[in-house]
Amino acid sequence: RKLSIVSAPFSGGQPKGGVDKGPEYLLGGGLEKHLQSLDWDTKFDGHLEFPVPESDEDIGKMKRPRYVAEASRRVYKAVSEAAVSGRFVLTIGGDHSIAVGTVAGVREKYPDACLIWVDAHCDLNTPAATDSGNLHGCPLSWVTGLAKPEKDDPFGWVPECLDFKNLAYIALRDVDDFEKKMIKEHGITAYSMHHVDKYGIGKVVEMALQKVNPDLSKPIHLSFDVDAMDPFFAPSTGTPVRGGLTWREACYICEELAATGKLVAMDLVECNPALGASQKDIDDTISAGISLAKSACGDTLL
Ligand code: DIR
Ligand code: MN
Ligand code: MN
Ligand code: MN
Repeated sequence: RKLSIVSAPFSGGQPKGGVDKGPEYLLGGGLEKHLQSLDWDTKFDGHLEFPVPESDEDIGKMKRPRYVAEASRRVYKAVSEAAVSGRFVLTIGGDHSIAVGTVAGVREKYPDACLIWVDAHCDLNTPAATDSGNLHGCPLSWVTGLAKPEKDDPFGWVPECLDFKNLAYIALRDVDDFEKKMIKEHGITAYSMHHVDKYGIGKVVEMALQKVNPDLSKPIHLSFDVDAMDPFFAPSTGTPVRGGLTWREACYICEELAATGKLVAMDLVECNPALGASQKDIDDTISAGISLAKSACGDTLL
């Protein structure tokens, strides 16, 4: 079993510094060793580098559009290359704007892959609809074709590569009005924390797969924002929202997807070691992140 770690230390999709240190901390916490002990042949070629543009005026409401677009294009190149080589692709962020690159990159090799997006947020705002202008809240708008870049838009490179029928959300609880409207209009599979409470995480994962990948014929890409977890377990993140997944519920999702044998890629994003009230908060968040990656890479506990 072969795996590539793509490190994307990028923070330009949101205003808080420190999320670019996520990869360093995850790797410093022994991520690669843990995966090797699960029998993976790991490949890590160092951190991607993201040039800061000389000038990067807002475009409409978009903040740092050129910086984010070029960073995600570099992530796209690295992820597609790793995927095409047949390796499992573990991308570590960085903020969630890098998923423009991971979603497009994974689909270069697996055009019909379904995407399980585990997050407190939908990250589906278009540049026109975003309230914050932070592009980590927008990655899915380009890859789904909801956002249509005009000529000269820095996101013009992004392929429309994800059909809404291949997208499922789990752990939502902070969804903007525009995003709620899109979920209804496009019939997107979406399980909020309400559904996790009502059905239990076991049933929710089962229902999500039944909707987007009923006979498990398609490859699976997991995009995991650590703010899906309750801040009690993962406090060091930029936009924490109370009422999230427990440590075990979060790991369970990863374990179940690994057990399908169809998981081909995982993103692990929004660990920000500069945030949190104490060293313990940082350590907890990083070890939670490492546990999620281990679970997705087949750690069965027994
Ligand atoms: C909000 C928050 N929906 C936005 N998004 C976050 O800024 O568009 N995504 N925090 O992770
Ligand atoms: Mn996110
Ligand atoms: Mn989030
Ligand atoms: Mn919000």
